[in-house]
Amino acid sequence: MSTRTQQQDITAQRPGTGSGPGGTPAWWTDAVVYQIYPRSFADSDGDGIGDLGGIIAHLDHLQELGVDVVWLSPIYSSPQDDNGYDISDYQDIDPVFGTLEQFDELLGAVHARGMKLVMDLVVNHTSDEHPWFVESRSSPDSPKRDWYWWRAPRRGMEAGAPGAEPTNWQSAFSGSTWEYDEASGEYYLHLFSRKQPDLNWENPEVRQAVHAMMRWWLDRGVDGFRMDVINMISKDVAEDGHLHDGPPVDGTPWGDGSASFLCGPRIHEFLQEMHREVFAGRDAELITVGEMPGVTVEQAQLFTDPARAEVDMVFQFEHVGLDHGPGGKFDPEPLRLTDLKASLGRWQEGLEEVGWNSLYWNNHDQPRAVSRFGDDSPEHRVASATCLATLLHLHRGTPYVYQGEELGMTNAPFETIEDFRDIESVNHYRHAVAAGADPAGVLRGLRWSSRDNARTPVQWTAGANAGFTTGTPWIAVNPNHDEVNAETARAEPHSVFHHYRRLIELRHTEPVVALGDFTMLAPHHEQLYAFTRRLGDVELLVLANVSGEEVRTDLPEGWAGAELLIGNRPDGVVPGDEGLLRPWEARVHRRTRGAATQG
Ligand code: TEU
Repeated sequence: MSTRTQQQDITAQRPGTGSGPGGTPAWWTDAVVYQIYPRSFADSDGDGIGDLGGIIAHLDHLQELGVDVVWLSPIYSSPQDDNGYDISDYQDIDPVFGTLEQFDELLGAVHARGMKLVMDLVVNHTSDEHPWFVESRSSPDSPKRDWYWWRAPRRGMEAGAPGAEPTNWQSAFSGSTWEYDEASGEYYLHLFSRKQPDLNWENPEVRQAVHAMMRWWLDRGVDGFRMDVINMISKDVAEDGHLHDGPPVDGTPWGDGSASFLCGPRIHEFLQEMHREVFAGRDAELITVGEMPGVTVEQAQLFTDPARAEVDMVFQFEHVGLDHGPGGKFDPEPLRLTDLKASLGRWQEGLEEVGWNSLYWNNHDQPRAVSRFGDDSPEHRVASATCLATLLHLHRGTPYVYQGEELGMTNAPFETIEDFRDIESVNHYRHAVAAGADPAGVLRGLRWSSRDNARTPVQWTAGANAGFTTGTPWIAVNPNHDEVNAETARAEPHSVFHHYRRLIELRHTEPVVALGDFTMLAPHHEQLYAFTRRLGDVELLVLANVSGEEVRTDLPEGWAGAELLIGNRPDGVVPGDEGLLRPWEARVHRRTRGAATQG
């Protein structure tokens, strides 16, 4: 860990770069996180579903890649309505994934390799099969009734009648956010599926129960939490309990209620309280990241300002919404590079002095970046995947690698609706077709944006089922595993895998990658993504051609002949033509400036 020491030496030069003791940068400023979606990672028992045994068996892969932290998507007891984001017991492991004993074994093995383990924390909602909700639902007089959002029908309407839902809010998974409960004549709120009722964070007992559960995991040895839709826990509720309608959403009977639950009035209070109750005294060793759809840079400054003690960083959604058309995520539009640069550049700037960015192209909810922002054809797949990787990992912030991204895994060739598994995709298809949409058109949108693109099994080998399982995989393996797989990638020095490995190593060894300031160049260029990073005397120039056509550019002054630190072309720079960037070429140059020229 000599890199950490190196980093501490330069901290005095840059205040405001982290929350470590005495103003030193926090450890996660030069860390890289790897996300595992356990269901799709590796299956050890042949039931076709990934599990803890599969993760334990593949830790060498992560260690070779060099990541510092492993984040596990939910492995808790769950009816699996939303693949584990519907939890029925926060303090046990779902049998499909393994046991608590196996979890302890995994945690020990991760720690033994010098990595940390982060759990997914899903506390905006539980499963409807969680004992808390079962109790809450049992009667309007239940002591846990108020742990969830129970409401009477809309005033003047008959319970259960069409349009009688308490508000017009539209669920993320289609339809109303309210489910009618015939037994009591009331409705309960679910921002996601009807099997994911929202917890009522206004109730202090709910908050205390969540805090206790979180402490239990920390005491067991986990190193932090990725907090699912954590900016939705505070709802804008009037004193009399009223929740407000949102503006109508075109083409549906439902409205957009997001203004009533994104970053609601008590969100900072709830996160500060959680920090006091759960993290205080031990937060220096931990990492917390809040997933926050719709969060703005200004809000993120508040959430991640170390002085406010809320979360270390947030997942923002701006850059992954830039290719959404008027009809939303299933109505894609081509991405304009200038929009991407404007957005990411603004986040770099906004969190430069206070707070910290997380950096990601992929996760289990997003289509594969190489298919979406790159070019997954055989000709350009490796170059575009490594180009995107270079860009992301050279920004300032903590990079997140989603399983398979390091292999350049692509979107899947889904054909019919039967090929999809995700509740969001399946519900969307059903609702859209029922409302009269052309099924072929709906399928086109799903093929592009479905979360299932990220959830096909990790491609370990060219063999049967890509080495993921000896059984029948729960979702089809991508047929391109004959070419795109870990075994082949590890053997090929210029593979996507080895490029990620080198980028991760660079963050550990070059303090400027972690902590340098960021200056965007050529903001109006539609193919060239270029920026500089600087820390003290050391300066990096990052140049990337985000297109399949050649780009010729003039290097900024003083950069001719500068050292090539890393590039994604096996043959380096075109001799005598440094300004030429071939399709998807990405390079990082480095120079050291004399003290006299420092600005
Ligand atoms: O996702 C929250 C979220 O807002 C979206 O990214 C969501 O996945 C959906 O695509 C909206 O179109 C989180 C989890 O990451 C996701 O897997 C869960 O389904 C969701 O919360 C509910 O827990």
